[in-house]
Amino acid sequence: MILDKQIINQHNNQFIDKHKRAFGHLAQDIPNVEPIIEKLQQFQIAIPSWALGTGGTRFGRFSGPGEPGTLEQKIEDVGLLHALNKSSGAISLHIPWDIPKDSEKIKALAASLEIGFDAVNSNTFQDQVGQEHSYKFGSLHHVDPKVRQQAIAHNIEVINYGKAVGSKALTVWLADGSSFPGQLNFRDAFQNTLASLQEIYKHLPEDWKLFVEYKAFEPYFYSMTIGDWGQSLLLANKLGPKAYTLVDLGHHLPNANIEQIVSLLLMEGKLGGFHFNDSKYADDDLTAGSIKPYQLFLIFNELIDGMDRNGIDHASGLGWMIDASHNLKDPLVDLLQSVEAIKIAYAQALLVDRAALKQAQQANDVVKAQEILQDAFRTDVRSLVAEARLRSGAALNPVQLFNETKLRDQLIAERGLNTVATGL
Ligand code: PSV
Ligand code: MN
Repeated sequence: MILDKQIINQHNNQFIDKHKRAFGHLAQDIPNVEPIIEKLQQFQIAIPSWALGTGGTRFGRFSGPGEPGTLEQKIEDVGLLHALNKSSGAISLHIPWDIPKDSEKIKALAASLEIGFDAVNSNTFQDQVGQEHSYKFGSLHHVDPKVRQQAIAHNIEVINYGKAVGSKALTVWLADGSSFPGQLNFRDAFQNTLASLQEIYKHLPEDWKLFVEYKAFEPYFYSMTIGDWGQSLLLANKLGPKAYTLVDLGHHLPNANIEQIVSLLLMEGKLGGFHFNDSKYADDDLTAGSIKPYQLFLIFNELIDGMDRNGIDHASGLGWMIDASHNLKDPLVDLLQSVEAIKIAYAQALLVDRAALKQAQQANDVVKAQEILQDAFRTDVRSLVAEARLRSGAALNPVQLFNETKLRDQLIAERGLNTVATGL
């Protein structure tokens, strides 16, 4: 289904006076408000194809009604999100969950909804029906070259699907690791992974990037072969200029200083992409900004500092994506909330007085430095983000509009109660 522009306009008319008052008030205190609004309008966060259905936990999955049952319906769902917020203009496909069988048709549908294709993701963490060799003991790091070869071939196939739709990056996340001391030879596992990635890298088109995602734990709990940013960076450096590290916010040990990791990866020119989510304990895959909004702000503070120093365009220089799982809320509403939280953190980080912060740091003025950061963080920028949305033709309050128009009921009427989306 497509959201009628009229509905958005009617919704905006209801709230325009209140919005103008709030925005006018805030804008008075922001010296360079126009370029900030432009940046906010340009900043897009890709939606993963596997997050449009209800996710599950290790103990069960409670599917929601009206889930997208096909890739076409998933693209339509992203189209709805993008119509509501004009900030979700791309989809990231996971293969083989979402194979673009008729790539021309899929591309045309996406283009009609102003949706592009973000990184394609390979999947060697599950065995597929009819697959010759099992990934039970890993994929690219496997002791058996036949298994490694199968996983390499899968990644090359994923690149080809990506080429067909116009993606420009491959994200590799490996569930390769061990759960018991002695199970693996760490060095052999790492060397096998490197050699396998080198094979995949050879098939990467010139204008593509390879994102090497790391994760400290899960599904294995003693070691992960690409377990942290050091291991990922080591691989990216050995692979070459098209290889980068990808940071998923849920993939660190508790209390890791992710903003510092981001800062150093940018310094090395090796930060490629981001998976946004939030967590309390582990890879909880909760709504971005729902648990630790200050951390999200601090990460954006480093991102902006690093991107500006390296002359990287905020909107297009890195791959921005949500990677969350929706077990309790409607996935579409949850995604709207995540995008909003990300944009709020980005907007707040754009407000940081960088010259004053630098001065405070040079003078070891700890109090001043904290005041500067917290001043920006405590600014209520919701009307600023809403103004950017309004100027792009989106809804002033996307979640409210989703609920008001009973969008999920309309999707249920179209798709039925029992559709189940592919994904985890
Ligand atoms: C693994 O936990 C991960 O973050 C990777 O990005 C996967 O591709 C994704 O989640 C979906 O399972
Ligand atoms: Mn991820």
